[in-house]
Amino acid sequence: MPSTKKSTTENAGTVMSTVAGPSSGTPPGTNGPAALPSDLLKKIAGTASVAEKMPNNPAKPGEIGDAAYDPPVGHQVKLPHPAVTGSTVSESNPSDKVGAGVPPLGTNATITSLDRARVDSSGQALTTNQGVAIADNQNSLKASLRGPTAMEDFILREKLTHFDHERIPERVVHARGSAAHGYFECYKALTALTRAAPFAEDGKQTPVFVRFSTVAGERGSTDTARDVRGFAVKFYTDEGNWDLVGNNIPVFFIQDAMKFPDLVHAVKPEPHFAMPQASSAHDTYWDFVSLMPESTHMLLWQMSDRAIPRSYRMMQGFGVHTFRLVNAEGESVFCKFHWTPVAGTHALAWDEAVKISGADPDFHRRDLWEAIEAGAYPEWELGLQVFSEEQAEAFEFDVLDSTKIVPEELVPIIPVGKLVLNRNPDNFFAETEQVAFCTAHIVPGIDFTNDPLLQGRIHSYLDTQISRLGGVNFHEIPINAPLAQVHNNQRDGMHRQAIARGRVSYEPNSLGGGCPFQAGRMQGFTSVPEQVAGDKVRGKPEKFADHYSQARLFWQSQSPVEKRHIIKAFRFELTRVQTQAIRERVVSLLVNVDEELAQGVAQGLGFALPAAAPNISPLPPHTYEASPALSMMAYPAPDIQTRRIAILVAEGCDGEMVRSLYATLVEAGAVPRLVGGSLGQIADDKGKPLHVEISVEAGPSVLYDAVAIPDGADATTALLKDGQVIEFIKDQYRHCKPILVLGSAAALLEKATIPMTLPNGDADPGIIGLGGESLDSASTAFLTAIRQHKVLERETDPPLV
Ligand code: HDE
Repeated sequence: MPSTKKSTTENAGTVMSTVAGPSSGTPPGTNGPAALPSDLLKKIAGTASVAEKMPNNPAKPGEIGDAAYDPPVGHQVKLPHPAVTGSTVSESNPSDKVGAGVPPLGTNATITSLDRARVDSSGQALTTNQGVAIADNQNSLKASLRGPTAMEDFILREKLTHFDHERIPERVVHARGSAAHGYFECYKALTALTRAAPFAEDGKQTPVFVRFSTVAGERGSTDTARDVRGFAVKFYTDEGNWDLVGNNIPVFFIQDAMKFPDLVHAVKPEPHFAMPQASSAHDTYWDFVSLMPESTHMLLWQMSDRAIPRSYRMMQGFGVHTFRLVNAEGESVFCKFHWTPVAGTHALAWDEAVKISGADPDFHRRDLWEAIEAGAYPEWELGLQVFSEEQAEAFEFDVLDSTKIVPEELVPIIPVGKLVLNRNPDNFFAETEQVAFCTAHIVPGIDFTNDPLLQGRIHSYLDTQISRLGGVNFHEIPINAPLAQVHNNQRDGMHRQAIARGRVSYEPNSLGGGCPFQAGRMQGFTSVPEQVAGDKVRGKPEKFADHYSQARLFWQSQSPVEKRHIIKAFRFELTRVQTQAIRERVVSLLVNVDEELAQGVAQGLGFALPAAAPNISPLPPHTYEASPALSMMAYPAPDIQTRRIAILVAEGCDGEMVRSLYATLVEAGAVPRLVGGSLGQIADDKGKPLHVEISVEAGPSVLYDAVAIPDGADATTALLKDGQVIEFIKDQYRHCKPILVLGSAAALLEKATIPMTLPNGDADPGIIGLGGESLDSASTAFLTAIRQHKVLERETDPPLV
């Protein structure tokens, strides 16, 4: 019914009231009596007019039948006045607390950069959480100096109460981790493949926060445990947050989310005595996986050097599941995500990893932090494997099975962009601990597939944040808030930050002019309308049952030294297992992969090769050609940036040599340290001072990538007397690291019983300087050896030294 404006006081009571009104539907117009607040008049009249413009819900036909494939943009009505969507007309009264009195039309003011939440206290006095200045932060309030503490000491009580509640539940898996900020830069627009925001334009940069983690250990556990590493990337895109929550290994242990709690219960410390910490080397883990033959492929990766990376910066990352890319026309392809580190892929030796756990359990955390502080920003290239559903149908494996890779020989990897981490967090708890990754966080242009593991994850991550971060508003914590505006009708819950303006918290509505309205197919997230048919059933497709062909592909693709390490890792883990039947069961799985592997493990455990575990696959095994990309050797280092080099010094060492070597290493981007018996000043051979940077005790051998021992007769005599120095050199040798010995320092190698040649009789390319070459040529050879990381040809089992 059209409204007719009135200029009388008739129905003025409706304007001044919050309940009921005249049935004429004609409230007083904006030209009402001056006695009425004009904003209130505009609010009432404006509300009536927008409601009138929506006599029914025009979106409803769009929900039915074929129309549902193309959801329209929600119906909106232009607002005649800002007061219509406001909660109160009194919002125009400003104050320092409520703000300028200007309605923030169409914005969510809680959404901006982290600047809104950063705090700096330079030059500021201490206050309580209520902003009250604290006069005395040393003493509680007592009734006389030796008397009881007063109940009214609100300052003490606030401080202790906050402290008592500082801890939040740790992540049930991936509790131990470290993170950094950075950006993703897309090389070329990928609009033909996907309309996802990070790939929308050539050179487009999207801010990211990336967290690396171990899986099994608790929050304070060691970084260098043998374990899968998490590689979780949160893209703050201009169309909302996209989380690519991956690992450094491209396959997983299980095929169905149903088994995840079982897997995690099996690998975590055993429940009766809470041991072992951050380790899979125990009965319950191997009991479970040996009864789950689909784990076999993953077990080979887990027992490989991938599970003891030298650095988070030196490992690959994988999205693991098959995802979909969707373009603006709604056409979709399958996709696998790969992160490849520019620094190459490098690993620790197991003995080294174990010793680092004692010397510096924060090894990876420190490494990431230090590299970023030093400006050596870690970098990865993002590569995509893109394939059609028809191609996938023809593969001998199922792309929905997370225990399988798509070999690069089948679908090449296309490089599409780079990830650069260039900023450490301000605060570990606020950012790294409170960041909430969630596989359900995807943006238009990316979509899920039916991988049953991924489907379960879509539920699990949202759910876990609710208990970990204390409620449903975890998305408002600054590190989790998107950069894209947030507007919806979700309300309330613990610790709500947003103060929503207006009375409309539902859709459809006419009282808010239809806002916020649905975005429609072109702008909003729209699932790919995939055909689904068949019985509702619990089970797996046949191709899921081939548990060994790809495990064999991985094994075949390893270099001899990598194969040796895999056998040794199985031997170590299964030796710590107490139950013989479990050991044999594991080896019975390996018999299906490769005889050399199974034989090597069985021999190391002191039993004869058992019969193969039953192969339940109804399909014949597939024979793959070896894939070089599956070996870590395929990703060498381009330089020696950030490598830590020890220069062992003592009184009387050749100062010129030390200074020159130090400068060469710094110039090459490495981090040299003068390592001595204890801190303090020592005199070089010319009596000039050198300042020791760290002692052998505080910075043992395993913390460096290489060692240099300069000439100097007196220094050599002193070092020869120090058992810790000899041990230092032995560990450098055992862990296959480059050793530069100059002049008289050669005597130390002899004392440490270091062989001068490789086990095969060739010269050891990692022992440099023995030929009396000039410092320049020795340094060049040293730098080359450091770049190659390790001289693995040196290795024997058991170690000679
Ligand atoms: Fe996770 N996983 N996961 N996961 N996951 C978690 O989420 C889960 C899986 C991964 O740095 C939890 O916030 C289920 C595969 C990473 O904060 C939890 C299943 C892959 C991180 C969870 C899987 C991952 C997590 C624990 C099987 C590699 C750390 C705390 C269906 C592609 C993210 C949390 C960070 C964390 C559940 C399997 C990687 C409980 C149910 C496969 C990197 O939600």
